[in-house]
Amino acid sequence: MVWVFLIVCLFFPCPGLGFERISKPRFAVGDVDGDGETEVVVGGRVGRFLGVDAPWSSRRARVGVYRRQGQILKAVAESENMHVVADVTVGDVDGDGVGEVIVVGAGRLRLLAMVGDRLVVRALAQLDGPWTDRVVAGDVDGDGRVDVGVTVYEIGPESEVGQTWIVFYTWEGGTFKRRYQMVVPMHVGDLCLEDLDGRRGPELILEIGAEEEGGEGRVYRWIGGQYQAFGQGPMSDDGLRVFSVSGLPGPASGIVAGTPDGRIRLFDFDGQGFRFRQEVKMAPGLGNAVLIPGPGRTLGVVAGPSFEVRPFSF
Ligand SMILES: [Ca+2]
Ligand SMILES: [Ca+2]
Ligand SMILES: [Ca+2]
Repeated sequence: MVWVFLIVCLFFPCPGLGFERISKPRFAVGDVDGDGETEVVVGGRVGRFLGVDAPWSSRRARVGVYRRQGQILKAVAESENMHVVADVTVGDVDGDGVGEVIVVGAGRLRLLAMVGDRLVVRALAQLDGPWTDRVVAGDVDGDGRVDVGVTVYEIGPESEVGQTWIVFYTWEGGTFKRRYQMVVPMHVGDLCLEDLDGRRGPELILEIGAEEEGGEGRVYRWIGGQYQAFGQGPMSDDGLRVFSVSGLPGPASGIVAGTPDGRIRLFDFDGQGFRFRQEVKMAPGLGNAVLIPGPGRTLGVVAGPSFEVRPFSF
């Protein structure tokens, strides 16, 4: 597969006055201010690293909104301190045509919206457990309303193996209403919603594993009011975990998988398993990435911790 790096640009975002640097970032893209342009949303820790024993109330985390200016990112808005931000996504949850920012961490689901240079919390929901690692947004059941899915990981008292609940909510009457839930008898590293077959509605794609071993992708289709698994295959070499799974932005269809060794891979889905399309190599630790749409068949990869922007064509 021939592909070309158009520009390689290492960029260390200068957060600007009042904006704090975000560490261990998770990324999302979407139009969160309604101007028709895509913003990059970044969530993660701010301030110094605290050990695993530090209480959540002593931790600090924020979400920032960044705008592309050529090949650099400029911080334009940030949230208040939210203690723990495990993941972020963007979706037009209330259906007004402008995307909201959805955040999970420490057993909480938050809905944020932009007001000037502030990201303001509009709603907060308590989830069923403290291990809420991932969030995804999309219209899973095709009723025209965006649904929000969260993962809640748990290990039973008599069990050594954990399981993950994926719980979907719909925004209704100013709150999140629980709509559907499913259990996966594994740890889910990340998940995304992407239309892989051109039929109505997106498929749900999970990365599953246990501790260090995994890298297995599983595809679910919404049939008869529930998700049914219909395809599975490896997304990485040697069973390496994939903690970053997303769909290709825009009308193109495909899966983007990032591993901690800095390999970001694009796959097609052939109806049964994943077909490798191409790879973008980043540095180790930069596998946690998001693709941002560019002109034509150009995409930018933004990856942490330095928010490198690396345009490429596919
Ligand atoms: Ca925008
Ligand atoms: Ca909205
Ligand atoms: Ca829906």
